Amino acid sequence: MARLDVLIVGAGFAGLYMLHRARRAGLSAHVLEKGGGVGGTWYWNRYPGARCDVESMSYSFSFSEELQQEWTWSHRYATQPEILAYANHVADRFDLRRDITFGTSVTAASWNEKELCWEVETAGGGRRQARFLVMATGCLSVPKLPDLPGLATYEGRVLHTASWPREGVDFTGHRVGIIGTGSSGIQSIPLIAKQAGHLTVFQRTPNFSIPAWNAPIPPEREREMKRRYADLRAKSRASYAGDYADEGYVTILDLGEKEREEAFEKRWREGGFNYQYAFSDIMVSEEANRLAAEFVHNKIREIVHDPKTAEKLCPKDHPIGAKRLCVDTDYYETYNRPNVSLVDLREEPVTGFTAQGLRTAKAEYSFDTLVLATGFDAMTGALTAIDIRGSEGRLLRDAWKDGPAAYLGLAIAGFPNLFAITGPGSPSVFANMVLAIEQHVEWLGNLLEHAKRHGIARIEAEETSQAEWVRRVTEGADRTLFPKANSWYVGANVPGKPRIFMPFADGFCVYERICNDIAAAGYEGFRLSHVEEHAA
Ligand code: NA7
Repeated sequence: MARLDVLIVGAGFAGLYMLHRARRAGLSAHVLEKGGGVGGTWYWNRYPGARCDVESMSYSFSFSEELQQEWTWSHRYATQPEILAYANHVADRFDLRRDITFGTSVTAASWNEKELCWEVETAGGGRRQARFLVMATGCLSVPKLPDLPGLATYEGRVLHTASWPREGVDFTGHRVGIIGTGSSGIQSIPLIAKQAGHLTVFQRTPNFSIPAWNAPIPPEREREMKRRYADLRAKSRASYAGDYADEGYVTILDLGEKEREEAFEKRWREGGFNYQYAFSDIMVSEEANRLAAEFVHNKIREIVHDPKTAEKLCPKDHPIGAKRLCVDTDYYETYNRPNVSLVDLREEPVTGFTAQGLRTAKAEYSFDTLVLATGFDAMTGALTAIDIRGSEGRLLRDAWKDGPAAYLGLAIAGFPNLFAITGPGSPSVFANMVLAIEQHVEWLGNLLEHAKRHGIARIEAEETSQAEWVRRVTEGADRTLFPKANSWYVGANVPGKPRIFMPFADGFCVYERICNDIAAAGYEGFRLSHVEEHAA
């Protein structure tokens, strides 16, 4: 079996760029991808209304000036088909497909200490060997089914937003039920409601959603942004969230009531995440956060005609922003449609399913199709689903039974030569994901080049550096209001998952500086060994 330098799992944005970067370093590299095409989460999440919640001009690769100049985004926030078309364009433009095997799931990977390589098994019984194994498996790639009693009793069609049929679904005239009001639910509900005969939304926890005000990008704006692209990208890299929007420049508690209302109104009118990031204090001060939340509650009450429905839609159990903000088109307006009803599962929990629908503590509901918008086993799910065995055969699942631990969110003690792109403990979902991916791939590409140049065969995170890093990530998050919500950031949406704050919350720019300092200090915190050293 020919041994590769680098085996990459996943052909989403991370896998594509990792392959390109590894080739540039003169390393042999190959990608194994479960899906039938590139795009990762954008390959699978084809539900109606699926869009990125980061602006397209920002949520795109910056590593190639030609690429960013030649590609044209149609809208402020791109749709899933457009993002998928972009991923395909990247694959073709950089001739990546010849080193990708599609339709291949990795089931196991074991570290061979004698040979200093990873041995990887795939679902069809295939085997590969590589010196380095890069998990580009994504933060939101393992769909989570709800833990509801008796779902199998239901005889209608069941769909999950994150594994949507490729051919699409026609809901015309159908009675549809949807469980889940996170981003996927909030994006799909308005579009399903337009088609369906009736849509019943089963909501356990309301979420905060800010309008996208999505619209085509005017050609003159596109030209202007492309002219300034280098500056915009530099600004993104120097920011908290990895984006070029102005952030942290208003302190809510410094403002009087009138100015405060105007400040909230301005960000509501601008739309999107900047409702959170424009303010320096709403994620650290409970009072500032309460005011920001109250403004949104009042917007919901203005938009939704039925006061009882409006009240049910107002999130009151968590600080605004502590669960990822949703960015919507006509979400709250949809509840004014006569064919849409909202069921509050806190008032009437699901007690079971029937052949035609579901039963709650108060009533029975029937529908032809049930849509599960119930999210993901985020950030760790794709890694722990594979039998990854490190030194002495230790399973990653076991090593992480009390919560994920990874140095820089990138490398794991006891798992030499294994790297996780945007793994737990890195900014990942707290930053513009494409930039977070670029930063990790570039940093790792440099490390692999360094290893090649210096004959280093084994790279392992030191246990003490890893423990220190995990502590730092936790302490950073604890200085904010983020851990105060039962979010997928802390694994709260998966029963039994250890509660640990997974993203690095001190900011993308801080993280990148730390990574660069570590590299400049000779990869501090990593044990780098030459073959001879290892043999000795
Ligand atoms: P999310 O944000 O995890 O949302 C999942 C939703 O499903 C949320 O409203 C959950 O309610 C609900 N849910 C999950 N399990 C159940 C059960 N058993 N009963 C009722 N309701 C349930 O996933 P999304 O796919 O929407 O978005 C994930 C990210 O993708 C998003 O943040 C963007 O970054 C893109 P809960 O809040 O747990 O009460």
